[in-house]
Amino acid sequence: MNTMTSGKVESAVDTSRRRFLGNAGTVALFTGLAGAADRGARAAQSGAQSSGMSGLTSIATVHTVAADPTRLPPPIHRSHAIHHDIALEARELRAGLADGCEFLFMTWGGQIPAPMIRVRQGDTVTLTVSSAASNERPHCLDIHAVYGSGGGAIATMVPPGGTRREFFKCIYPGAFIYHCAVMGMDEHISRGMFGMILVEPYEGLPAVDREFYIGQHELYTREPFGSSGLLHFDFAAMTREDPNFVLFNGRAEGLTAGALGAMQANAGETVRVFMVNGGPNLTSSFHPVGNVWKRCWPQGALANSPLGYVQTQPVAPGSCFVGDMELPAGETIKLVDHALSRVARKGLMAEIAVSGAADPALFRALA
Ligand SMILES: [Cu+2]
Repeated sequence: MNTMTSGKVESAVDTSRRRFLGNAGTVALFTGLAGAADRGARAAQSGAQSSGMSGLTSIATVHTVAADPTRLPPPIHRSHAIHHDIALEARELRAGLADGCEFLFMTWGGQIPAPMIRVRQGDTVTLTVSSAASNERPHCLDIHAVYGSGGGAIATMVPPGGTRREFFKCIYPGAFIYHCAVMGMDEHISRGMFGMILVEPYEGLPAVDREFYIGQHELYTREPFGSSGLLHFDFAAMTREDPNFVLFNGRAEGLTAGALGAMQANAGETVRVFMVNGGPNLTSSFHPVGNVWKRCWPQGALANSPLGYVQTQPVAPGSCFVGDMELPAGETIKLVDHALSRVARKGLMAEIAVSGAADPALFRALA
């Protein structure tokens, strides 16, 4: 029995995670069944007050909801199917969006993107979906790796304080999005309710030295980029598909040395990036500045042969990307959406800091 409760995931912590969390604060990144006590405490303190997602609520405040990109389940090295017990808790949280401003996010497990679920083709899952008692909205999950039944959306519909369970079998391989699928799903996804379930093919994936997991989405706010205080959701802007923020992990330029910390790697390593695009509306033109995707699987379709040496790969909303990069010398590789106004004006940026010496045989500036 493999469980993905909080204790299990803690074992995957490494030094780069600690570096990231040293900046990111103490937000709980993954909640398993052990979160029940926490939910009870929230219920006790939430009281009867509720006034919508207005900011005048019992919703907890955390420093950030940005997921640690180094925190993901390890690669699978087995040749038989197993059963997984997995728990996800919906949490509505007030958190930093950029320097000096906050937003009311909706999350799974307190993080954006939601925790990566990693299984092998043929594995089965019992999923327990709960909702913090302090939440104000119902939530549910459409999991693209689930056959039929709206990806489980009806079976997992939970009101605040509720719990539902479902069983499913992962019959096809690939990197799939899972996302909230209530009536106002576009708002819920924009606010952060999306993540990835990785169904490894029977033969597994090629080995790499490091793996990272990030999620892109866009936020529609009434206030322009650069505003301070608590920002408010703008439904008209969402209808126009005209966001003020385009983000990795719910934080403007969060995964950079100047904010929560860059991802870390060493020269000579090969790294893999798992990216899920929640959208809800924008396609990402996913590009590593100063590098290429040496090997990538468009749409996370792992049953197919990968593409080689791709500069910019489209990642549609409601889809995923798996790509590998070589890092032959010390450098900082920036991950961007090459629709560059999103980088220059809307907060989209992540960095991989590559330790090691530069190699003048590869590149050098000339006078
Ligand atoms: Cu929701």
